[in-house]
Amino acid sequence: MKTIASTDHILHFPKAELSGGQLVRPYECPERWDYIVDALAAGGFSPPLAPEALDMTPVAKVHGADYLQFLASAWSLWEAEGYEGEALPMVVAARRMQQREPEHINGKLGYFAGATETAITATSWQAAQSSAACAQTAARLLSAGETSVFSLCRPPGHHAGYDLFGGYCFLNNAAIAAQQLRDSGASRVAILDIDFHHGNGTQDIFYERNDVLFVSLHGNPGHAFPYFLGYADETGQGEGEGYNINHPMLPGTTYGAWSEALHDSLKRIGEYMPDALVVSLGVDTFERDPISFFKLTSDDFTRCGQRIGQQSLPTLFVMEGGYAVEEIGINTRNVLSGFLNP
Ligand code: OKP
Ligand code: ZN
Repeated sequence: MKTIASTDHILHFPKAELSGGQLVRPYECPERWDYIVDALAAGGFSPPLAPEALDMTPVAKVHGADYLQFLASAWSLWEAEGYEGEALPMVVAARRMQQREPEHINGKLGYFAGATETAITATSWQAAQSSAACAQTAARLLSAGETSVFSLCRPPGHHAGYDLFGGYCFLNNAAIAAQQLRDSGASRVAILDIDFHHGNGTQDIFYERNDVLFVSLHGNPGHAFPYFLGYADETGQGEGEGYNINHPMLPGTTYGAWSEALHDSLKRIGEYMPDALVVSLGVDTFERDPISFFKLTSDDFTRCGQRIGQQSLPTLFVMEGGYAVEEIGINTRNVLSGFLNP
């Protein structure tokens, strides 16, 4: 299995995150990438390949033009105000307020905020584009006949909606990969999101489409980020009705219950008969993850990979979350090794 990764990921590294009322070192940190690269090398995987330049065509089909313009210009607008720190949203366009893009950068940040913990630095946009390029290059390889590819994306993507950033995400890498696969000839693409957090951005993007099936296993939104999406009764809309499936699960969920949801999900994906499968791969379902509440063990990740591999679909793994940094490499490798030895 080839890995696509960009050293540009280092260009996104905010100094701090406000968590539990304190400034902490961001959970979504650059060493996550290093641990994964090292674990793959130690496991005999081939060295990562750099992505090709990003073609914005599929990106512009899954994100709004005003949103992309905002991401590209946010830092210079912020800098022009003379602010010394990193750009963070401090307001949001909440219930009964205008949904109208303001002129001032502080207003724009709030208008495009899906959550408020994600800082934009001088080079975040460049890192986000490189991350998306990894997913796109991987999708092209899959279309060209590879049976599986791993896209080591950082920053992650599944919380980025059509016109929303947050949850450490700017561009929705999995959605861009799915769109790229569609544009390269796939009739139907399934996205299986096994990150601990609900892939609210991916759901948002494909909610009214039936050419991309979205299935997510995640912490119940009554108890877990992103809190405002991810319930089981969200099943899609219009042509997309029946093509969005959520499996929210409660604190303490272990592999037994989790794997039943995985089994159901893959059964539904099999019935959909997709030409390709995109897996939003987060390993924050791990028992020692610092910000999540599922209880998967390192060996469970191997079983999970094997179960996905039994589907025998062309499969693109897109990296999302995982914050037990020292164990992120082995847990990610276990999924990929399991997939290769189902
Ligand atoms: C991104 B991905 C920590 C709260 C963290 C944001 C979580 C984003 C997760 N005190 N809130 O899905 O792994
Ligand atoms: Zn997550």
